[in-house]
Amino acid sequence: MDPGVDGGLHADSLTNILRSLGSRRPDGSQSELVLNVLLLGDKQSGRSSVGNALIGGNEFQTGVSTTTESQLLSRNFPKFFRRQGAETDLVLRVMDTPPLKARPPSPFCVDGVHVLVVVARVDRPCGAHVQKLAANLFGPDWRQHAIIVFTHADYLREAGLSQSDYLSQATDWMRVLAKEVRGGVCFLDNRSDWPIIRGRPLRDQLLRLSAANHHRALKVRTDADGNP
Ligand SMILES: Nc1nc2c(ncn2[C@@H]2O[C@H](COP(=O)(O)OP(=O)(O)OP(=O)(O)O)[C@@H](O)[C@H]2O)c(=O)[nH]1
Ligand SMILES: [Mg+2]
Repeated sequence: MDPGVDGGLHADSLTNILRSLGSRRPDGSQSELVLNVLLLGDKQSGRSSVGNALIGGNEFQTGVSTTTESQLLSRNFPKFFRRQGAETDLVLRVMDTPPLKARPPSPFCVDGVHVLVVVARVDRPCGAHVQKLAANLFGPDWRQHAIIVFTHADYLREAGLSQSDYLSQATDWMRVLAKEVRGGVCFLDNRSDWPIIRGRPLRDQLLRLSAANHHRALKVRTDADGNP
């Protein structure tokens, strides 16, 4: 198992000790950025596959899911970027939520969500209810923290359709949403490459989006905020 994945980590792993020493500041404090990432999308949209690309592994189970439980996986990317002159680890905590789950479970309810990933597939219409769900959970600001990932991009290639052609033919609400989300859109072919390679551009895109929001997390609304 890759040393960065929770649950499979041996504390005495020399590699990890060296990595963690390497990412400490001169004052001894750890330089890391933790981003909570929530995956939202219809059944069979490719959520778990996008989760795997993000963590660079295969720990999210793909195929038809029978569980109604959310799954949280965390991955540390050592020295992923530089912040204030210091090499900084990127820690992604990725939550895969079943489509009908009304609320993401703790700890995301407590800590909030930095990036919302709306997952849709290019070969099937995506239900507009995902917008409503996101707005109910996070309020009107949710688009500022969102990115759309279109999966099954290999089908576009096979059909000889460009990404911009596809977007121009998408449903009205999706076309509008694609322009409104601050993180933009991304097309993913989950059959290509290793997850660690496939996910790299997406991780970069997530980090840019979170930086644009000054790494502020969106809080999950409570009933007191008017959440139905
Ligand atoms: N060809 C192709 N297949 C993909 C792609 N992404 C996902 N798949 C396949 O599509 C199916 C659904 O993907 P998942 O990632 O399991 O989708 P999900 O949304 O987590 O599914 P549920 O948890 O059942 O709702 C799986 O058989 C994947 O292997 C892609 O980009 N291209
Ligand atoms: Mg799944």
